[in-house]
Amino acid sequence: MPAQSEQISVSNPYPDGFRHNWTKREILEFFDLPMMDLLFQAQTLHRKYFNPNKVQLSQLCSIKTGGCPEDCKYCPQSSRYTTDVEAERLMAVEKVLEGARNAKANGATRYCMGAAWRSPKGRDMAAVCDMIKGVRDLGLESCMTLGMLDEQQAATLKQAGLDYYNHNVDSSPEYYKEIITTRTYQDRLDTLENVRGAGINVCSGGIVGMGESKADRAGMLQTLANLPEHPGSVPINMLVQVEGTPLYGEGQMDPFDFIRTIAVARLLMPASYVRLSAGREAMNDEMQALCFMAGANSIFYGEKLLTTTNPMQNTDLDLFARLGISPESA
Ligand code: SAM
Ligand code: DTB
Ligand code: SF4
Repeated sequence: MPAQSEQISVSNPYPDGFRHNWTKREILEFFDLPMMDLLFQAQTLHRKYFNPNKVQLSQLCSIKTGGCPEDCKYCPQSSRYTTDVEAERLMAVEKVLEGARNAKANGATRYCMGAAWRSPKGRDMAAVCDMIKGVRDLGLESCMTLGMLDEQQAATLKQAGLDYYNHNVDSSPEYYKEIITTRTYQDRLDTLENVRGAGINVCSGGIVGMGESKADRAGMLQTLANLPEHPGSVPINMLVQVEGTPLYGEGQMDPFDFIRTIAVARLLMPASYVRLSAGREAMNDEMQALCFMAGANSIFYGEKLLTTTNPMQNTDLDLFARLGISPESA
């Protein structure tokens, strides 16, 4: 693989110096590299852009849980499936900010607020904007994930000071259709365009372990890397299997295939934060260490994701200490 610096030349048509024209074949060639070669290349490129011993910490808060009209087959918050998740109303702003203060005290630098909505309603926007302002006043980066956004909604969130908007492509364009029918892949890309257009940083990634093929993983990363700008953050989730969802009972993926996905994300999007996201409870310490080696440099920190559990903070701090990793400071 040519070093990125060699690609920054007059013949490179991309102003940011990064490629946005990856072919499926090139990406599959990365996936097919011997594991040690892939890890070496990914780690080498990682070191050009990041301190390899630092990891960024984001903390999640489910500001509106359950009762979602969408049919995402992985999701315990869809009202179509019978899970233990109960539908709740939008949280009060002060409660959300209490969580943000805790996140800051624990060392997180970004607070990610998620709502189980298809898209936000007009009546919710004022509260959501107050949450963004409150989080920023604490000196934390703010991130929201509220479903689809139109141009106007994106502009409103930007005006409130939103730093990042998370909206995942979830899978390849082909496999996506097997997972979600209530909105299209193009809908997702349109939302990402609206977010980008409003000047909000994009956080976009997906899920692996849903029964997809290697070509689908390549297709998902191809979509992300070939966006007009690489997302600033790329969450790679390993499916958390929740009883009652259609994907519960899906066969476990080979952990090395997950690590490869992280490494290829790093190779395609060298300067993006690649987040080792949901699914860490099902990973052992050695697997997580290999994910960091492959170029992951962000995690969700704190004992809860949105509705499912995440490793205890002490467990993460202990792993960091054993690996000589330290959390990135604000
Ligand atoms: N409702 C909004 C939406 O979907 O756009 C925002 C919240 S939604 C829970 C955010 C993302 O969480 C999904 O796009 C998906 O990638 C991830 N996610 C949800 N359930 C998951 C699971 N069981 N395992 C792994 N990732 C999951
Ligand atoms: C993302 O990519 N993963 C997070 C966040 N963005 C919103 C959500 C993971 C959810 C895991 C299942 C749950 O806890 O409900
Ligand atoms: Fe709703 Fe988001 Fe879950 Fe899909 S992923 S069912 S849109 S909360």
